[in-house]
Amino acid sequence: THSVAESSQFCEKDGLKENCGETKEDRSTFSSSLGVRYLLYDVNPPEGFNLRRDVYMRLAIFMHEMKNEENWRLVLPPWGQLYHWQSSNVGEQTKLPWRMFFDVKSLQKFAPVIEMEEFLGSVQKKRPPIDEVYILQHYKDVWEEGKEWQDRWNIEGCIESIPYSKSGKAYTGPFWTYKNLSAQKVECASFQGHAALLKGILRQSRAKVVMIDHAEVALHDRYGDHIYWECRRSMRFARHLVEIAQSFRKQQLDSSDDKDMVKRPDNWLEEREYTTTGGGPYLAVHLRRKDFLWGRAKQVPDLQFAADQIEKIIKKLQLETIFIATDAPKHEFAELKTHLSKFKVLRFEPSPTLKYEIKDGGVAIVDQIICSHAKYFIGTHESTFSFRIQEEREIMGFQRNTTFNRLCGREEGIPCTQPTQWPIVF
Ligand code: GFB
Repeated sequence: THSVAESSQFCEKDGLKENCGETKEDRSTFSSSLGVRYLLYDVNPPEGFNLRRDVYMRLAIFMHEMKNEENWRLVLPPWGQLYHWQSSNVGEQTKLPWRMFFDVKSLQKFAPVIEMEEFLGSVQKKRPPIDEVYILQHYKDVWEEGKEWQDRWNIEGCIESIPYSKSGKAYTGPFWTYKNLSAQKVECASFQGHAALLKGILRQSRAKVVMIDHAEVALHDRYGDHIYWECRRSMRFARHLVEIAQSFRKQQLDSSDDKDMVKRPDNWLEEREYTTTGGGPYLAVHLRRKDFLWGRAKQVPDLQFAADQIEKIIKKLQLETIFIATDAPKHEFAELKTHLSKFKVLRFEPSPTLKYEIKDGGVAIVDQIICSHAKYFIGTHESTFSFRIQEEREIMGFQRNTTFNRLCGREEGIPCTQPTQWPIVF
């Protein structure tokens, strides 16, 4: 394939490769001549919903930092075909827009993002809509011992086989199952560093529409600082899901923001640093099962051992109700209940019609919202699903000892190392 690296000259400047001799003025003239540019991205197919949310943040923060320099829009990759979304009776789970799960207007208050449909409606129809695809890959030598860490990227040969192939003049590929999407050029870029390093790739390109595949290879620019948390706070859930969770909390758990002493202004920009000793009168547990049973075998408890730990904590808290968020199949949940028969044990089970409407992703979010409002939360070791709940609780200002907890595996025993605390920063 034709290589951008061969066709343009580079200068190394501050570790970034930029076009030689180009001044800031040249750059800005060029930028305005192109008008709006679009950045699309995709993530390693097996990754789950909540890891993908983290990858979004890396790119959104990058775009947030770029927004005063260049006119880019980050195109939100539609949701679909996730390995964990296995329900058969919810219709097709492909090309799902972000508004099904998130409040896109809230996201836009942090970074210039648009839905894929909006992008598709605004690009020229007669040419492949994507100009250039860069597939990020780790350097071959990245795992070599003694190799010093250094931010770097290079466009070079693809190390592994890629899911794009040339058909006529354009490349076809997965493209979120859109049949009409194709690209003019596809290249691999070995990449080691933070998302800001993507600037180098975008700056050597003259294209209007660029896609970054395997965006998870890029690391966070600003993990844990106030910008990170602004981005995180802008990821408000879609209103209809918040309302479903509210009505479950009210009807089943005697919980509402007022009663629980939780503040959440409609606009995340109006949030302040809160502290609360409240929370709904229930213990919430995220019990990750399925692939974690073999992926994290030592740290994931069997059902009896999970129940033993839950019982101990709920007795200490003097509560009676347990809310379980889980990917466990029905029979596992039923078994867990038999081990906790002295308590009221609940799970969010939408009607078939509601589930069809909100799909697996919506059910997952409702579970997360309910967990995040509890008086006390226990999660699962290294699950990003649990991490996202912990972050919600940080935003609402819960006491950290009610948030950063996890179940121990039988092999590890009790106590086991508890999750790292990532405190919110304003
Ligand atoms: O969200 P996620 O990335 O978390 O992937 P992990 C797990 C998916 O399983 C969720 C479902 O997005 C849901 O679809 N799921 C898990 C749940 N727990 C619950 C729950 O309590 N309620 C509901 N409704 N659904 C990582 C994956 O999973 O595990 C990685 O992202 C990889 O790709 C790794 O597979 C081993 O961080 O738990």
